[in-house]
Amino acid sequence: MNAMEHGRRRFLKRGAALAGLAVGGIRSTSGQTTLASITPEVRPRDSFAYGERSRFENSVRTPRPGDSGPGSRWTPLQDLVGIITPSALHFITGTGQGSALPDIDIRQHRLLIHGLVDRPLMFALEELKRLPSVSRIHFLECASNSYLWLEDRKAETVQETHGRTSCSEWTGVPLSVLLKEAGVQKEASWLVAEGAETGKQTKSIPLEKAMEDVLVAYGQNGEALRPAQGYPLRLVVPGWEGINNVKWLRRIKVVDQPYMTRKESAQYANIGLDGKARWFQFQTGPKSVITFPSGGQRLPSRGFYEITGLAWSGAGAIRRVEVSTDGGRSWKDAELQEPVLRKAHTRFRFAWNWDGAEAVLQSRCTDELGTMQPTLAELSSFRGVTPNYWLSAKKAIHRFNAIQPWRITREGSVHNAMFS
Ligand SMILES: Nc1nc2c(c(=O)[nH]1)N[C@H]1C(S)=C(S)[C@@H](COP(=O)(O)O)O[C@H]1N2
Ligand SMILES: [Mo]
Repeated sequence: MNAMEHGRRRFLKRGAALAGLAVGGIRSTSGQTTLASITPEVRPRDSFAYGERSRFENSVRTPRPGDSGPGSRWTPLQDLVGIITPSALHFITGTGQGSALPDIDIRQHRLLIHGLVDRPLMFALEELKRLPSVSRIHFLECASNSYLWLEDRKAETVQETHGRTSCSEWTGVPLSVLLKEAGVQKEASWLVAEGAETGKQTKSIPLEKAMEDVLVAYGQNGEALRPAQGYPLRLVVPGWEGINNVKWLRRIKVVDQPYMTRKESAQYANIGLDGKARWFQFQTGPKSVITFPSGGQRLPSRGFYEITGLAWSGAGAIRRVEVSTDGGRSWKDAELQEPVLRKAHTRFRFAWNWDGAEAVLQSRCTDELGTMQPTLAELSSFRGVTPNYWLSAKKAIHRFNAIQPWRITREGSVHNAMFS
């Protein structure tokens, strides 16, 4: 038993200590004293109090063309190194076009766990932070990551095509700990998580997944979550589509069936080859992309380059990444950079000598289940569409994980070669 498990077991044995947090009339009992220590008005006084990057660094999240709100911002994957996405560059979705981010006062915010449980629980943030916590590195990807078209043009950069995946170290309390404490009743099989924004986003999640590895997270990359990422609390549902990771989390209701909420039913069903909708396929397929060189970049001269990129899979760890520099005729193993973590971005590298001729670069990955990232043709036949179908859809495509080719011209400019 490792230290973490040991700590959790001790905590569970001392169940009586937490019983003070159980709420009969849905009332937080221990809140007053601990919350007095929170002073949100304190602001950094100078630029050394909370650090800023060099003025020569200018990598930014870009919005989807035509959307200036905070609800659609893409991670500049082409500029990142390693596997962690800086919190300030984590992609953002949600809240609807143009609307502001929720500005949640942690003195007021509570998380309620209720429904089919023996003891409904309510937590202030300080109370949650007293419980045994874990930190885990996981990617978070929107199911509709992969724009092929933007308004009236082809997506060109890797930020445009793949910028809605990011990877953070998340810290929080395993949801299983909270659910065990609340005492899940026999007939329970799902839960519905609710966010605190105006639209009150909700998402149904199977109880089995909740008990496996879901976190109620308050930390991101060593500090509090950013407001755009759900401050002060969010669900982290490792390896599952972004929509499950409910931000500004305020309520978890344990239920006996999925609630077909508007968003999950209208936008997140998959139409299969037989024409039937499949509602609850949640796991992200194996996916990889070369981030350098990638669309919009330019190679200044022939010679040595280190091709690099990211690979990830909702099923677990990435086992292998292969790179082709000849348009898919031959493939060679790329080097995987440690750490290679389950349900996390994995960085790969591949040494390459560019001879100055036109070249098409692409990567493909295989995960721990042996599933390989599909070609565009394979994905199309699996989904029962012709490759041209993707071209005609002028919006984000759900669950698109085809191999991404980049073409290098003789002048060294790099272009999206998905459909050419
Ligand atoms: N409360 C709330 N949570 C939400 C959403 C939302 O609109 N409201 N969007 C979901 C979707 S579709 C995605 S892809 C992820 C994105 O998380 P991020 O904005 O931290 O990148 O949040 C999910 N959680
Ligand atoms: Mo999403």
